Amino acid sequence: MKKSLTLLAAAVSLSLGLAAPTLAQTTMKISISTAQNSHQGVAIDTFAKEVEKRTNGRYKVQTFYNGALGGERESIEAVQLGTQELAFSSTGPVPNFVPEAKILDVPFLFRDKAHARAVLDGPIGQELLVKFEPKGFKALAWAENGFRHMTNSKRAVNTPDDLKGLKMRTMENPVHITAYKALGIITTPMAFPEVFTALQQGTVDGQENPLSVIISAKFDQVQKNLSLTGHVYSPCIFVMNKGVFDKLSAADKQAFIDAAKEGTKVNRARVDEDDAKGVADLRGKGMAVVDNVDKAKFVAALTSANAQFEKDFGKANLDRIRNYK
Ligand code: EAX
Repeated sequence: MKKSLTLLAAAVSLSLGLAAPTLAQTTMKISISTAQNSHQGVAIDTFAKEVEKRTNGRYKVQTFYNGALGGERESIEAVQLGTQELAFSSTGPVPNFVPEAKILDVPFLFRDKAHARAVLDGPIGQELLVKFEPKGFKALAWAENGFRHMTNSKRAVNTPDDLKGLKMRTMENPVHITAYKALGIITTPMAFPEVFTALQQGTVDGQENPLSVIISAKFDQVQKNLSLTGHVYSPCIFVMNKGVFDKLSAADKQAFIDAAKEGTKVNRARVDEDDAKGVADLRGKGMAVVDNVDKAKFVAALTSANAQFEKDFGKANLDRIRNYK
């Protein structure tokens, strides 16, 4: 009897030992609209690697690039519905889901990347992450595209007057559209995966995006002029379906959040690298770059739009961001 119990115990522990490596693995999807070789690609590649490492391989994240699963709006929608677990997106289409995020896309709100990153990592950014929850998302971490600049195929843009009458693709973002209209731009909202072809075929004259996006999307092949307007900071966000996140253990929840933070670190480092060498790179590829834009003129041209933003978002809320140290 004693012997058979010992044997049984041995058999049980053996079968448990054998069962461990075959523990169920859960696979999730994350997508971006830009290329793998980009500031967004390194963000999701790092995130996927870190999730797997921090959960001992129990969770695996499949990565999709170049809008393979749809544009940013579609990916956020899929995460909200739960047909896709995760997405990494700019805040472009986010206001359609989380209106409170609109304030971050106000032009000339942030002095520089250090200011924007401090705001997003501090109490204001954390308060905004929570606003995603009632809409069915767990926002894991802020990341970024960087400061957006104007490109077009028609003329050098030195002053706001040069933008008048240019037909430009914009993100599907109400704040951008209001601002760019105030600058005299003919705005054409469009999902990112369609932009290269639209520029190539002349459906639009131009677009605006940070150097990291311009370079990785090879817009130099279809755009002659670049002006370093830096007119708006473009945040990005790691979003997850809230139901999926809520089912994770406390330790796994932390693993996903920490993995996103690691993704943000490499994302920001890559944006810095692209900003440092991007202009020389794009000049080398034949773009004409205006790098001494008088930003005060663009700020002045946005006076009416800014009055609208102060009314919509509250001057105190905008000042809280502007004055954040
Ligand atoms: O997130 O749509 C855009 O212009 C975005 O900046 C781009 O998809 C990268």
